[in-house]
Amino acid sequence: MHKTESSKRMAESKESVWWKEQIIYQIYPRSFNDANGDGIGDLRGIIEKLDYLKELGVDIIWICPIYQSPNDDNGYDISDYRAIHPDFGSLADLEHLISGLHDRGMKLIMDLVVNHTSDEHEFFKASQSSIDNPQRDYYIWKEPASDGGPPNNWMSFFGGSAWAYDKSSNEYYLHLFTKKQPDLNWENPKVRNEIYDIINFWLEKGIDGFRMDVIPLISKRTDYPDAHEDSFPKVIEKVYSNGPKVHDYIKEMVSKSIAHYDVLTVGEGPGISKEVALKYVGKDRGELNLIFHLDHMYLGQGKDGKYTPVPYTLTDVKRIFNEWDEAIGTDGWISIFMDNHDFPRMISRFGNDDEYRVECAKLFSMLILTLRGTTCIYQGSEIGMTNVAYESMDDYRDVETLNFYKEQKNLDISDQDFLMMAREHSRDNARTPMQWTSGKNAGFSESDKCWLDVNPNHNVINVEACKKDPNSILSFYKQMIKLRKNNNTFVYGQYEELSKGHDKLFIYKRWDNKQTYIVCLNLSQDVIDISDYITSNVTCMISNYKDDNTSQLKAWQAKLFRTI
Ligand code: TEU
Ligand code: CA
Repeated sequence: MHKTESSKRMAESKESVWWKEQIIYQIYPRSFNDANGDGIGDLRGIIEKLDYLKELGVDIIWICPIYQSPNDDNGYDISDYRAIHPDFGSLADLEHLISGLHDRGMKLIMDLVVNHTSDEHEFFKASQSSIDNPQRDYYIWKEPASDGGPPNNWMSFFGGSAWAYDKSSNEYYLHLFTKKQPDLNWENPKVRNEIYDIINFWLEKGIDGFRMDVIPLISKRTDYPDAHEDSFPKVIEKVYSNGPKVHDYIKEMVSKSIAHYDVLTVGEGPGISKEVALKYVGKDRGELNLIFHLDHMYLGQGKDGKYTPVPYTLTDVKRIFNEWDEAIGTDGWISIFMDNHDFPRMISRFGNDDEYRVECAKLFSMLILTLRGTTCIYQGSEIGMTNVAYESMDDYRDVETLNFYKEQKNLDISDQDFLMMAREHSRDNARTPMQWTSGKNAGFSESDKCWLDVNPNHNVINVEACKKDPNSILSFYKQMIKLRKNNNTFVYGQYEELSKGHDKLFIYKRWDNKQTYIVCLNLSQDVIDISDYITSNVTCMISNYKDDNTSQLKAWQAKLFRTI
């Protein structure tokens, strides 16, 4: 939708900013709903569920990549940015989805993956064809180091060197992800203009914005220094992200495309620290509206990332929420989320997905819907989906998991030991098919075989069961969403934690000149007294237990009070 700059500014100045007030729901299309019975989710499958999403109360649907791709990284390796992968359907299906959402007053944001392409993209095929090809420097090619090896010690996000050797030219090309995902050379203005054309192509289709994949990585340190940091998250921050021209590129991208539309730009921010975040999302920067920072998500990632884990606590999670709120405040904006398609299910990772699964799922809905920032709900969280305990490494499909498995095998880690790590860390935990019913393939597909096996616990955990239960997790999400949307204090109000230093409680208040709310979360199985924190008259708005006393919290209890 075309908007002049001044009308956009006026809207924001009236403090009614749609992308702050509305709620994002992330769909991983491969795993959401399969309409044509081939075992792979698709666009028509999403269209079938638009009323479900409307009834849930979410507003902005973010769909992960659906473009033409060899699927080395499930679509994050794009070979044609203007074509829809046939597994997902057609351009007409996408246009139908856009109109279906707009008819319901909802919006669609798509995934923009422009740090890298697939190695099967025509640009890379040309670039790789010869050193003299005009598109050679669309990508990053370097001569071998003096010992003939990779130009430096950079490691891929997915294990192994970040450089792939091309024998025909005796040069290496950079791939921060898989070797089938060569990094684009943003230094080249021809590359940048190709990308702006792609962005405008989709904006002209009427989409409402983009989630920008690994956007802080697009500007490389062109001296390609060795990395010496002691953890992979630190390597991402100090060596891969926030390069010298990243803001020039984002500003140019916005000015040549985004700025002419009233659309949402949310940057995925690996490596964006709270110290530099406002350079990306400061309200007068002319860059991005908000970011998904990953500081809490990278907790526990050691020297080589998540498969070399280090300990962390829930106090670390709280600290990160507090530090980011203080750093950003209202000078910029962030999203609040605790899982997505790249990380384990939040109630399995941060909570108890067994005895207290229902209480935990409700508690985390209250957390992500009452902190300051645009809430992003990942598909399946609204029914309390959990990690999956596959029986064998053969059941996994995620390239990150399988690459690290290869790497760990070289490090002599047994299949069984790695299987335990995959059950805890694999991205496939978040990618098991959406659980609609207790029936065949959880109602996701009529196929005899799904692209990724359904979690066996769909017999109990599914939308259909939730719909029959007024006390279900789904019902609680709907109540919480309605509560947030009816009280802008949760959007624009101030934030302060009241339980700093407590290793099990997360109690914080949200307030403005109209209301004060106190959110009380017990992130443990202990019964804990909270009377010291509730010092004024309050009324309980909602709780995940059938009690509203103000003196204690039971195991994984969440209570939302309003002062009176
Ligand atoms: O993820 C980037 C990113 O930060 C992830 O690599 C994440 O840190 C890692 O997967 C955690 O295990 C984006 C996409 O969300 C991811 O699905 C893609 O694989 C990746 O970029 C490459 O496009
Ligand atoms: Ca399908």
